[in-house]
Amino acid sequence: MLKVGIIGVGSMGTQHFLRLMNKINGAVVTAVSDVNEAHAKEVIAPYPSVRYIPDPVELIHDPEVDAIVIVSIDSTHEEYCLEAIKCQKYIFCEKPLSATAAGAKKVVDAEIAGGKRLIQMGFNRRFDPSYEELKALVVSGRLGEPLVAHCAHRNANYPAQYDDVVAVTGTAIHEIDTMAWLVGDYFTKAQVIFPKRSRHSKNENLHDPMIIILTTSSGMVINCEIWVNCQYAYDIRCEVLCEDGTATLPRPSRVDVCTAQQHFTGMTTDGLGYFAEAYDREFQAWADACNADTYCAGAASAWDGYCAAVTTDACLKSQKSGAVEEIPLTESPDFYK
Ligand code: ISE
Repeated sequence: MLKVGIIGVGSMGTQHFLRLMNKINGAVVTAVSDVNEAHAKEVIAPYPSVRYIPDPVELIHDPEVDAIVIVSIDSTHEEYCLEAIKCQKYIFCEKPLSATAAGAKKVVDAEIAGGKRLIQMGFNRRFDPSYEELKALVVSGRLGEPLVAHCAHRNANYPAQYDDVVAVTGTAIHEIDTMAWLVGDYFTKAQVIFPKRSRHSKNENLHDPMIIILTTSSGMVINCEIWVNCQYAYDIRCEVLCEDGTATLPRPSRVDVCTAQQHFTGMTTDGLGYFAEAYDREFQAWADACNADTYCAGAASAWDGYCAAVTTDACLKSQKSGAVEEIPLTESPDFYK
């Protein structure tokens, strides 16, 4: 039984905690750390076997913790990954691996120096059945070569402190990892365009919506619309244009309603619920891999986290310059092949 320590039990961390306690086979949470002690204690209260450990570094070193789940604020991921690598413990790290490519590189270098692949990144779309189906179709070549993709990542409402940086490193990063995985190619260039700003954009440091244009090494162009206060629902879209046809990500099926001369389908605002199956599958795959003392080959590695960080760095640079920025990626080390 894999004994897991979780750092961070905010809304996503709490869901990961409950998932590991109730749904995932072969794993149990033994300890939790969070800056908000009262809240953490409330979360674990129904589970008397789970300890609250105030200091995350102490949790990482705890002998009753075999593997670490990092869901704390983004700026702490790098430090906790480095600490867990020192202990050679398996790590599930929510994105981003680090706020910068330089920070992500430190983690990759430490993992390589330790000689064992320990990190699985929380890029959950890789475990979503709809994305899997879309990828299988695109890579089958049935529709010819992929040329263009249109993606939209829309959240109903984000807190007022959300800004242009987090819109890239916390939200667009999903499309960055997912599209590289889906088309099996990486990006060479990025440009960010700021359209007219929505009146719902709560912060003058947030251009909402925002358009990110990525070009892959083969010349495919991927448009990503990031709109974190779209108001109406949580809505994720992806359409891939290939030489002989198009393929579009299916939306989750919901009841089809006819009433008062209208025909509609409901939507949700809950992003965590929308991808619940993907989260379940990624955690089961992680627990199975840790219990087999290996890594999950289908999941995103620390190298994928680094590639995403190099891309987000270029997007942040383009936000300032308005120009097309180069993405200086090097060949993946053999360690990650
Ligand atoms: C958020 O940052 C996430 O981490 C979720 O996985 C994603 O579904 C959500 O849309 C993001 O904004």
